Amino acid sequence: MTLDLFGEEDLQQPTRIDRIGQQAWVLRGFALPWVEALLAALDSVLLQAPFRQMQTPGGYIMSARLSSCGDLGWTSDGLGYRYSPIDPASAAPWPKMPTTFYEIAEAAASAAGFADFLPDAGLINSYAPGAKMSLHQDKNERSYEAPIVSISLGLPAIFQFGGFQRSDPTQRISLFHGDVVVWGGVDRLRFHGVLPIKPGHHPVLGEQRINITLRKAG
Ligand code: MD3
Ligand code: FE
Repeated sequence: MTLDLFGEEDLQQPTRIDRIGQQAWVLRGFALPWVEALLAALDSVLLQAPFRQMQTPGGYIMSARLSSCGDLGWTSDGLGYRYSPIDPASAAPWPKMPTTFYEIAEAAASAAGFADFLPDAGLINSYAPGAKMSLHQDKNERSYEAPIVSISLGLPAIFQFGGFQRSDPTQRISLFHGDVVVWGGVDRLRFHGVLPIKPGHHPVLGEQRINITLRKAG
């Protein structure tokens, strides 16, 4: 007879945790056990809300393409950007947040000490080689109390983790397929960005990096 000594939570592989700030952590490979389910869910979200290019407030075209799911999604136009319950491309609500997204968000936030994280916005960024995201702060969310959970998939990225002013020095942190970053509290408003993605081929995602950020925006 075999005893079932391990509950479901024990199936999670041990994760290497890198602390990058007082309340900011990289959970290495944390999303890997969910990756198949995650990619299937992502496909169905992107069928309803395909990636599109957006403008920065300065009027530039962002090199990363974006989509969203959940109650609130990210939209931009010449006038600025904001969260909206409607996808302007389809004039319909954003696709529902897949349960896998909730599961990873809750598990990762709790591993980093943020209990009961329930996101209402899932932003999805797609980077082709050469695409980047300039240093910025995430400050359009209604409350800064909740953490943000970010899932990296596909090609690796060099993530820039800065201070509270754009000119502050930045740490460079490599992010790989399956890595999850959780940040909140005192680190919530740090400047951050992504350096241009190096050309390469990822066995699962090809010539692409996808980043999903799960947030409490409303
Ligand atoms: C912020 N995305 O969508 S998330 C964004 O990889 C965004 O696509 C990037 O910035 C991406 O707004 C980065 C990862 C991240 C990690 C740690 C942080 C963002 C952070 C710590 C403080 C502030
Ligand atoms: Fe950001």
